[in-house]
Amino acid sequence: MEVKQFSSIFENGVTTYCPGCEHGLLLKFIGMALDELGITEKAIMVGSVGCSTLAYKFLNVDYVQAPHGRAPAIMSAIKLLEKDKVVFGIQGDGDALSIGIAELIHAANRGIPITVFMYNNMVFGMTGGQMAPTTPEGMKTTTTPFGRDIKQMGPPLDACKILSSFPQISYLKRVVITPKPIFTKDRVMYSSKEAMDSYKAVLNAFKTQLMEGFSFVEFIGTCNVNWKMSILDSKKYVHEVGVKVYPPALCRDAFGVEKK
Ligand SMILES: Cc1ncc(C[n+]2csc(CCOP(=O)(O)OP(=O)(O)O)c2C)c(N)n1
Ligand code: SF4
Repeated sequence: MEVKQFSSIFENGVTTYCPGCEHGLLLKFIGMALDELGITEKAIMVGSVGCSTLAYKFLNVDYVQAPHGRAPAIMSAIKLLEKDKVVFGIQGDGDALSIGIAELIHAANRGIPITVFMYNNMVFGMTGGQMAPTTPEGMKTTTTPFGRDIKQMGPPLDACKILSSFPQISYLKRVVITPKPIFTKDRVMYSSKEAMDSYKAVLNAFKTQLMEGFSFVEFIGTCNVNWKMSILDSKKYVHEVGVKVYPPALCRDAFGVEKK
């Protein structure tokens, strides 16, 4: 079978993320969308911190490494100087909502035409699974061995709710990127809906930037290694617990790109 090659993806699409992690899927969708829209040549990716920074190894686009958490500030500067470039970053939830929340909020509030993709696996993944601002109540992490206690640690931060209050954002969406397990009599299969939803959201986020708008997409995904779960259990967790804390939603579509 012939495997389709994408000019924006190195290594024939093979990544070195942990097996079962959807970080690689997100990169593939970004590469496919860049190719589909014919914008690979003018794309500039900005890295920040966490497992998403490994994207520079797999996406064949120009790349700038920002200091920890500061990607939206660097993206803003690049876009203001190079208006015809397509500027995007991939951030983890710890990166975007803890380490770099100030930069995200100010870039979003200004409505600078950049695109932020946030992979929300509900922990600090690369550093070993510590509690993140997004960790659901009761979830056990290395820093909350008895489960996140809301009284002590506060409730999980909801990026889409926070960003909904900024009028200058043009596209704001939350999708689940984790394929849903479907149990049949003799095997487990996986739904393709989540992949299709995620790809569409990536495409629409870029289309919004091309129409001069700020776009943000949150992807609910797994980190089976640090959740200390099997790949299957991690995918079940997203669909049984994750979607209740973070329901998929289209929170803003100022240019109507979803309907086009
Ligand atoms: C001891 C230590 N503290 C802090 C850091 C900075 N740091 C690098 S990756 C990371 C976690 C990022 O988590 P997240 O943004 O959620 O991304 P993920 O890796 O889960 O995709 C942190 C805090 C570090 N490298 N080492
Ligand atoms: S540590 Fe977690 S987020 Fe990072 S690649 Fe592995 S499974 Fe994915």
